[in-house]
Amino acid sequence: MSLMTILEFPDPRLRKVAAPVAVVDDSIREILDNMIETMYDAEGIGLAATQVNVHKRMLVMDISEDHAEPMIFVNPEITVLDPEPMGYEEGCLSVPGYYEMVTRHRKVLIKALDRNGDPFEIEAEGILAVCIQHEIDHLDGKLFVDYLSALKRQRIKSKLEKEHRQQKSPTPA
Ligand code: GNR
Ligand code: NI
Repeated sequence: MSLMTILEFPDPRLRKVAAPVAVVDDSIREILDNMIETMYDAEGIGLAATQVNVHKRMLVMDISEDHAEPMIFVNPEITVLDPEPMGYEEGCLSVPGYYEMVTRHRKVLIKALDRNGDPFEIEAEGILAVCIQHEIDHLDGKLFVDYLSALKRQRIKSKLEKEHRQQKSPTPA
């Protein structure tokens, strides 16, 4: 297994819309395993393929305390079961260091394929519902900062761009 590099806002590759996975084969399973390892290494509760520059509709999640319950969703589709707005302080591995309140649907039904390509469904509420909506947004080229005011988004963009410039330039003597 190997770690993958996580793209950071405002990288334009985070804006690509991912294509459906045609067949869940060994090469797809290998990417999913590397995504799980990368998610754990980065201490995230979810990771969408878009974030590691793979533009296929798949994502991984683990909302357990101890990295005990990795979940895989290939070609996920969401139906809203309860559109009641639910606010949650969201963060994103592609927007490191920033947390802001975002409103999502309270309860959703997720239909997806598992690591064997078999279909399954789950009802999601709470953090699971928040996370799956956040991850599916990534597959559609959307980020949580898109729900913030233009001013807040611009501030975050400028600060991350500055950090990226500093990471690129050699350390001053
Ligand atoms: O690790 C993550 N935490 C989180 C917290 C609140 C709402 C959504 C998330 S997902 C995020 C990992 C990530 O960036 N997934 O795309
Ligand atoms: Ni994210």
